[in-house]
Amino acid sequence: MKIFDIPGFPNPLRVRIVLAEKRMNAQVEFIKVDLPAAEHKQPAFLALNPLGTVPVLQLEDGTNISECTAITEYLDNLDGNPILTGSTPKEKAVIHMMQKRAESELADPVGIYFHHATPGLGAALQPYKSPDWEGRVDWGNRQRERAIDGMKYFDHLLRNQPYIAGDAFSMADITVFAGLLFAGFASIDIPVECTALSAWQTKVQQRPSVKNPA
Ligand code: GTS
Repeated sequence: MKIFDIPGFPNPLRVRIVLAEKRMNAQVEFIKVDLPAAEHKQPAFLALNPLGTVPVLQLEDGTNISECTAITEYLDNLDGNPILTGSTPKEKAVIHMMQKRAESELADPVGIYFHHATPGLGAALQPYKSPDWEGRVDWGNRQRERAIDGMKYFDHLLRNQPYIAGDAFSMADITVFAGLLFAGFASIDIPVECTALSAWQTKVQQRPSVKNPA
């Protein structure tokens, strides 16, 4: 299997933590995509993922799978022992619900803020951003507020349970963790009152897969 990504970036990190949790590092070859040079917006990469985002998992038969959730589902089920996406119908449903919230309420707003209300990854990517309509920066800044609301939501949740989807670590934790990392890059701080979220972040940072992702 091949993974097209760039090390150190938040969404690639999600899959790299999954690989470490599953001890599958050796099964994957990484191919670096130069995001600041807009390589992911060129025809060769768009043939892999027309949405122009990393990571992309390429299977031996040439199938290309984008979206971290889909990639995680595939990798987690490959060995018949899903530990991150749930085993029972109820576990799967709750994890997917929380995964969606982790993306829509935190990771995605942070990404929109970073790419559209700040210089983002630099000049080469400006032509590929949303149309230069008046208000784009206001819209981006609104996403920053949404991300902070998302942090408050997850903080509230973690006051009553150890992990984002309940009692067990799951892909939803990985997504919230990467979302907070991205927020840090974008200078969006966790509100001081979100002590449960900060304590959870410290706990997740201790996991071997997070300390040493693929
Ligand atoms: N929903 C996608 C997923 O789950 O894979 C998001 C992927 C994504 O936005 N990736 C970013 C990207 O390719 C990389 S990261 O910096 O967010 O980690 N962005 C390129 C761009 O130009 O927006």
